[in-house]
Amino acid sequence: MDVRAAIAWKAGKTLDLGTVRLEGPKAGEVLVEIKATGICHTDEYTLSGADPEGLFPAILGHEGAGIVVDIGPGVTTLKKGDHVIPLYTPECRQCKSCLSRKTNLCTAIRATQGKGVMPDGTSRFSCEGETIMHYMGCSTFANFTVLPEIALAKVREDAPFDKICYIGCGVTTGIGAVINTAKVQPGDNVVIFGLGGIGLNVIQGARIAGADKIIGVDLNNGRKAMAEKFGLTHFVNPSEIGEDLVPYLVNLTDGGADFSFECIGNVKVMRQALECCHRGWGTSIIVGVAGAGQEISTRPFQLVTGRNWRGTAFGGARGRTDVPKIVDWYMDGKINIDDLITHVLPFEQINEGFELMRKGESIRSVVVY
Ligand code: NAD
Ligand code: AHE
Ligand code: ZN
Repeated sequence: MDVRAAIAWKAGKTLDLGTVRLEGPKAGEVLVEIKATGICHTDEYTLSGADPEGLFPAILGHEGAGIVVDIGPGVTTLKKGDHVIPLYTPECRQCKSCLSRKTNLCTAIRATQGKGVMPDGTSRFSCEGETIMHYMGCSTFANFTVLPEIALAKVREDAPFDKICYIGCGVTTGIGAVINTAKVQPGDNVVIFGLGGIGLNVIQGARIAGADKIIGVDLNNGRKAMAEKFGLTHFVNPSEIGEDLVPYLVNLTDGGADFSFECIGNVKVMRQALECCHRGWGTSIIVGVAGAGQEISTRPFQLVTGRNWRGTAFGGARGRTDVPKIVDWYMDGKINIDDLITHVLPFEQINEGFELMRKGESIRSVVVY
């Protein structure tokens, strides 16, 4: 079939809106009509050329929601008409990682996903005979896409697509980093670096977990008001404090943070996030994704003296199990998504959505088809 898509032909170029061919679902696959998709900083990271796994031409986008319109042979858990959220971290429930119960990093299809193809090694997208690659196994910047059955969470049908698409990445990553990965406890002091689409959800998770001080660090003063609405107790702009950031934060947290979260993708900030943690037990969680060739560093003494460095992907969530529950939390009013979606754009304006993010004017832009 012909579908509308925003094609990333080359790194650093704006997306090209056009028509591409999409083949129907093969065995174990599902055709989904995407109704809405968020624009995450990771899409911009890959489009910029910084992603070592970035492939072009590709259809980016990994924060979507939509409806099943067809299923391939052997699909048993989904049917036409089901409402679904694509999962860039699938949940096969059979691989060593899924069975371990120690991680959400299902390995069933990770290798082909990273190569921009479906599990059988081929792409379903093409344009005038040229193969177009899938992205993060999702490619939500097309109004129809094909995904493996294990990479779709079935969700309730009364939940609005233009809100719950954000649960496909940002909401789950931020809240999950606090609840699943860090396991923040009531009374803990936390520091969040980067108060964008992910960091604000970390704040929301920290408030739910009962954190005491919730300190946010961002260069953009425009983030303060929204962050306070979500539970921030102290806003810190590193360019305005007039002293080094790490001792400032250690002092503010009476010896260091119990947990810190880096939600930027800046390796220098990752070091600050580790070093502002409390001696003996403080743990820093890396959420941000850093560009090709970049590395983290610190003095080993930081770890010898009890600080811990960890990371999280998709907030440690097991998508098919956890995403429907997070949709329920939203529908029950337990979490706030609406205020974080600062812009809703028609598909034709998807490039404006990227521009708003680059300029720091949006938290989340959602594109509707
Ligand atoms: P965003 O653009 O919405 O927010 C980034 C924020 O960081 C902005 O508010 C910006 O002002 C701030 N910032 C930038 N440089 C800074 C600095 N030096 N000091 C302080 N603040 C600074 O981005 P996002 O969508 O929230 O994504 C954040 C990061 O998380 C990205 O690296 C993204 O790729 C990554 N991410 C990771 C996962 C995961 O599963 N690990 C999931 C989603 C996103
Ligand atoms: N391709 C990059 C890695 C990108 C990355 O770390 N992605 C996160 C999700 S970001 C969502 O916005 C993730 O889930 N990582 C685990 C995985 O298996 O990719 C690179 O450096 O190669
Ligand atoms: Zn994302």
